[in-house]
Amino acid sequence: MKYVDKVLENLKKQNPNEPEFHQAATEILTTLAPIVEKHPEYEAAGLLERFVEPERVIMFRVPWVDDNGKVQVNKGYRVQFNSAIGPYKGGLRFHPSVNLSIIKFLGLEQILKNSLTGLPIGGGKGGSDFDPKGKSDREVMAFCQSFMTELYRHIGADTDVPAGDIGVGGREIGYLFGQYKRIRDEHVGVLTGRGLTYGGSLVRTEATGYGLVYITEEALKMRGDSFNGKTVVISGSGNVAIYACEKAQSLGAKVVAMYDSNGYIYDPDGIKLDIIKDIKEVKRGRIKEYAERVSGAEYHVGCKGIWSIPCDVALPCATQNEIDAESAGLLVKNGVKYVAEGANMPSTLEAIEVFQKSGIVFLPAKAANAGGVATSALEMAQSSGRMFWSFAEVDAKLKNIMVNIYHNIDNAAKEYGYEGNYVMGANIAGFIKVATAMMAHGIV
Ligand code: NDP
Ligand code: 2IT
Repeated sequence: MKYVDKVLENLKKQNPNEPEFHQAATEILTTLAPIVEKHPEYEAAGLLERFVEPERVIMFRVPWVDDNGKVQVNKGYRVQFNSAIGPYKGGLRFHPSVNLSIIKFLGLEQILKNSLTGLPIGGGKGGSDFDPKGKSDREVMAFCQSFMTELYRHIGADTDVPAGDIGVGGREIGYLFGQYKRIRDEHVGVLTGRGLTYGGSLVRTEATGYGLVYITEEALKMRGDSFNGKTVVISGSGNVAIYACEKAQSLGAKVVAMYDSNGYIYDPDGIKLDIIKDIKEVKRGRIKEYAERVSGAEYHVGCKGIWSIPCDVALPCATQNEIDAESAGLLVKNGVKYVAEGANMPSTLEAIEVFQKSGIVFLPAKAANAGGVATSALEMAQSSGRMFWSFAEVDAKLKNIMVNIYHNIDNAAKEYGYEGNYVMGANIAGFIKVATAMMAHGIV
């Protein structure tokens, strides 16, 4: 039995009931066979066994009091997965679906994503099953303060630097930072995605969505093409989706559909992003309101239908497993040419297979959405240096990072004989740096 298969089989046995973690590990490990075969010393050093086992898993109780005076208890998580190339780095997700399997899949992906940025950041992820939706600002603050009252002892600017993810945006980061500063009496870069008045970086809000479009733009450019005139479908309507839409539109694309977890809107004239921003960023409302405000736009209950809309470029930007094999098949049948993942693991393993067999350009999450964490690392650099860079400066660095990622994964895929297979390219290119650092550190 091959080394990678042995490790995967053992992982499934030792971590039962963690389907998302199994899925991410399968996607990664099955592509690493060529590189571990080239380096027999990896097996001798138990490198893959150590790579798939988090360095530390922290789970804790988060008690808080709601607006009715009732005590609520949520689960808190931080998985410090791998610190070989830098301090643990990765977001916090607040969503009722959060469990250990989801945090571990995100943490494992994060290791290779952070490596691909070329910056010195290790991999981690955390979160809670707390649902910020429908909560008052005071309830969100009470929750964040309680969450940080445990988390503060495990993190630090050179140890572990959390950020946002689903359900964690500027408001939550502000409350979390306020509590950290109060407990530790340190104003340091311990969280990224901070507000611009207290150590945040310009472009961090836009970074994941912009970065997604920059890497897709490079893939288009290498094929003599561009976003101009393309029809684009974007799932989600949160941070990543909104800024992917903004950048794609600025490059001349027509974005015709977006969704939230209740349903999708279709606007054949092109989405008016100022209205989406008003509904989602200002009012924290539902996307259904878009169809009530814009004539000619349609609202459909349920999410899956969005993938039946014909488009040239699909940018899934909501959550894991939002595209199954059937939806992937529909996209391909209706002429999609590029799929780039803004969300983490939005395509099932079967959907990826459909995309790859069809010959379309498929840019996997750990490469395509790395712009967010890359800009977080730029925020860390500014914090350490007591600097504040201009929008143009950070944006230029972000674009450069995304263009480099494209060429790195493209070259790695070619070098190992899998030209055009960016899943192989991203996993191999990301893994080499982490593996080299882990080997240098000895058995730790
Ligand atoms: P937000 O919370 O800002 O937005 C999430 C969006 O996805 C919302 O529109 C939400 O709808 C929708 N969504 C969430 N869960 C589901 C679901 N189960 N079914 C359908 N729709 C759903 O999060 P982000 O935009 O920050 O994150 C989106 C994705 O991008 C995630 O996969 C995240 O891990 C990934 N990502 C984020 C980065 C960042 O910097 N923020 C960086 C890299 C990746 P609703 O409002 O109805 O819940
Ligand atoms: O999935 C991700 O890369 C993020 N949610 C961003 C992490 C970060 O530290 O900026």
